[in-house]
Amino acid sequence: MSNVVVVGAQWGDEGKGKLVDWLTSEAHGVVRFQGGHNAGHTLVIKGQKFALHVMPSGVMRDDVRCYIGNGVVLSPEKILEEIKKFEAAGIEVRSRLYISEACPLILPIHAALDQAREAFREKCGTEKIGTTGKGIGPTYEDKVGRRAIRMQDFRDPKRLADKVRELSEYYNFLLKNWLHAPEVAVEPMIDAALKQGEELLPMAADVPNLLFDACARGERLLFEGAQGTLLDVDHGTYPYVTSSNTVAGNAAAGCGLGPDKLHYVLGIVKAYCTRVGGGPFPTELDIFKEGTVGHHLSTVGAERGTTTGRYRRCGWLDIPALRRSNRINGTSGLCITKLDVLDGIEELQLCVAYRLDGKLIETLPQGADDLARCEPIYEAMPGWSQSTAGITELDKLPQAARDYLKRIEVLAGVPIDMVSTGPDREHTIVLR
Ligand code: 2SA
Ligand code: MG
Repeated sequence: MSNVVVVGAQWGDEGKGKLVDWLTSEAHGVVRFQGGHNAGHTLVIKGQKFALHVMPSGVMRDDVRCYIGNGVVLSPEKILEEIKKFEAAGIEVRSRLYISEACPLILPIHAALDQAREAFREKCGTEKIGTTGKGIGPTYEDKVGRRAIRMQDFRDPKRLADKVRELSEYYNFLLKNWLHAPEVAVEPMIDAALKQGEELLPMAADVPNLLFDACARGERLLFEGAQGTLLDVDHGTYPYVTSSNTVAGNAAAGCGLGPDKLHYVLGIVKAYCTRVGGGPFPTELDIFKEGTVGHHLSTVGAERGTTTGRYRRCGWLDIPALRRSNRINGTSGLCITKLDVLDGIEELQLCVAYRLDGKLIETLPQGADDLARCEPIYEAMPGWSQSTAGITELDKLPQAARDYLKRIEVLAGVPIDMVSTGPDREHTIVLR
């Protein structure tokens, strides 16, 4: 296989990080193309846990190059923190990390705005988006508003300082007078950014050219999506979405490589559904009531946000959502993850369609409003009592688990190419 795009087919946290890490054994480079340190991947390698936020998951293999594309919004503070965390664990990163000069920078004032806006929404009686509060949305606004501070601005410290002052004047006015939130001290923010810039500049790179040349040499690339398709700013459950395009098509635009270089799209699908933050979720279950399936998914699946520690909402697998996701991503094959979390559930429910205004619909509607009115239609399937944890061959799975997978494949219309039965690299079944 040549270049592979890995995307989350649901609302994020499908287990992309593990799969990217696993697939990286066959790749020369891993590319992040959207999102920022709102992402959270937990990798378990030989029993040791690593949480990654903005660093490409390929970092764990020391012969792999890591690229951060222009589509990523970059917090200088957080990327340096991550680099140092790996260095402390004996993993050298700086010589193989390439950060696009076109990356918009996330500064503390963006996080302050993000949090103040959420508080303001709540105060005004509007439901919160449930953002991670990391400044992702405000930084993308700056990018589209053509006023972003970018990685390349580190080359001219005076200009960078002027730009930050100008931007902060505007944002502090907003924070103080409109959002009634504390202002952010500007000069310390500039001083910190300049120091961070000095450290980061050696890693600044012309990522589009590097990737073009890598492809010309026949190197294989992995594109690592963050969040999930249903959080895409255009195609997700708007406005309860993140601020970037999370779909596979953005793998090209988000790093500056032509779409002809994307050869295979792997959609990662959790065997059930989770979502953090606000917004409609038709198959949602109660996760706090003991003895229920919702509580089982939440606890057995350890469904807490990697970045914020929030409880993830949990529910049954949603096929209309998956169908939408497969269509938008042009998914070549699926990987079903966390199958083992379903072990011991007596009867499974699969949402196969929705009812909306008396009509049956088979794909997730656009935006949040219609979805909030959708009633899920379920098909029951027998569960299994045996443990599937760590199984590496399809034949070793209980028949009911194989039937569940087969049914997903038929309903989703895309082949299942892989199944993940646990967090470790080795806990993987490869079907094709
Ligand atoms: P933001 O911060 O502007 O991107 O938030 C907007 C929405 O996007 C959701 N979002 C996420 N959903 C799932 N996982 C994410 N990463 C972390 C994780 C989240 C965490 O791996 O668990 O730790 O809480 C992620 N990042 C953003 C967010 O919940 C909003 O619904
Ligand atoms: Mg995550």
